Amino acid sequence: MSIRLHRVALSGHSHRVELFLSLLGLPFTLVDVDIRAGEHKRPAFLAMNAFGQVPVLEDGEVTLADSNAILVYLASRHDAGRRWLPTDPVTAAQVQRWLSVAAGELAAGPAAARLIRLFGAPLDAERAAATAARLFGLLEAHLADRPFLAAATPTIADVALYAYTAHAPEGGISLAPYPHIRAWLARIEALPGFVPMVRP
Ligand SMILES: N[C@@H](CCC(=O)N[C@@H](CS)C(=O)NCC(=O)O)C(=O)O
Repeated sequence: MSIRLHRVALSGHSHRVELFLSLLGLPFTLVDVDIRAGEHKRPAFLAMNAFGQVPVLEDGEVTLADSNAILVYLASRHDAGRRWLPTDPVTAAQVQRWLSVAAGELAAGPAAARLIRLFGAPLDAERAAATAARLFGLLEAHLADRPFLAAATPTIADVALYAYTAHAPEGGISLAPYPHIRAWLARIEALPGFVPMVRP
């Protein structure tokens, strides 16, 4: 059974899945989706994800969309020790809390600011910057006295928040005021199997 990740190289949502596959040491094939040509809105792609978005994962008979859902699947299916998605109820809930932040404030703040700056997305730049500032202030305080977001060891929460935080400067959001966030990013980058997202 082979794993295929349909992705866009500059997409942080795609990168979080690529990063986790690599951290798990799983063999996989990257399939580049030509988003500029509208490939993600054509029937073949919509059959895999009716929302017409990357990433999509194929693992044998299983086809899944949504980056955070894919992280949950991979952690449940391919990490027998459940190190990346602990099963105890409180830690599992803490992980989910950060996955919600990844789909919420992270997407609306730093990721949106980057979409505006890099791709000219018609979004509200001031609002994205304000959302990013609030999020990074909260994240900085949260990481002041803990190494990772949801547990003493890294979990899929850290994987989910990594790319759009690390690449926030591409959207004009500086990480200079946030030393605890930068130290956390460096801890993730030091993990065996870490792969960076390309820079534009
Ligand atoms: N909730 C989705 C969001 C994915 C997403 O926003 N993908 C973007 C690229 S980063 C995309 O495919 N955009 C094209 C579109 O929405 O038409 C996830 O976590 O996978």
